[in-house]
Amino acid sequence: MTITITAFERSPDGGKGLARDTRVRWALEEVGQPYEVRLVSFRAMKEPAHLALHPFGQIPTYQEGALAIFETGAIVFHIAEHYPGLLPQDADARARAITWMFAALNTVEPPILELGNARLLERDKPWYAERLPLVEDRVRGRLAPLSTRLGDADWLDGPFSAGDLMMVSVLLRLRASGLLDEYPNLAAYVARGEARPAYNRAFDAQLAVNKAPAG
Ligand code: GTB
Repeated sequence: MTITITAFERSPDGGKGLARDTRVRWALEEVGQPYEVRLVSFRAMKEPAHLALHPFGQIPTYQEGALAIFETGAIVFHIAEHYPGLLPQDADARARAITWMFAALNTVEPPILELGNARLLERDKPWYAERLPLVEDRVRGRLAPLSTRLGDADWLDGPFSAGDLMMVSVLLRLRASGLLDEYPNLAAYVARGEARPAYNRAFDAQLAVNKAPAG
């Protein structure tokens, strides 16, 4: 059955791979599943046809036969459950890998999103310079224990898993801030993720969309 995902017709990041379709592309590349991409404009995302797939009018979505789902976490989890390569067979190891997916999305990503919003939307506010260090410290509050837990391991719990895919994807959004470099083992962890052939195929595919001539 054909897998179809949605992605930005033009990502605001110009192809840096930060839009969330990259996570889904990466998961599909890791498990070796071919997929098609339907590109949507910001206007089309808010129209009934897309809202039927994604109630919040966002990307990515995922369709496979009669199945239509949204939310990157749910999509990557679905891929990892249905195709081998992203979750261990052992039940306990599998539960721990899933835990890291949730930790990435629920515990690590929120302060990173807050930092992104502050840098993007609050720069002209009189209180920006005072608030920014507080927001950065909230990010450090997540990075420091993550760095301790990772230690000198390659991945968070044994072999690379969907948990690592999600955590690396979340941490990638920090690159512009420089905060990642304060934790050399986390910077190396992200670099290991980016070096994976599947990540490179996913990155190149989204880049090709964003570098294509408009029209
Ligand atoms: N919780 C949802 C999920 O994980 O799937 C969040 C989905 C989401 O935020 N989608 C964004 C979207 O569709 C694109 S990825 N936004 C349009 C809208 O809400 O109208 C977020 C994103 C966008 C742009 C960049 N960037 O340019 O750097 C990075 C990340």
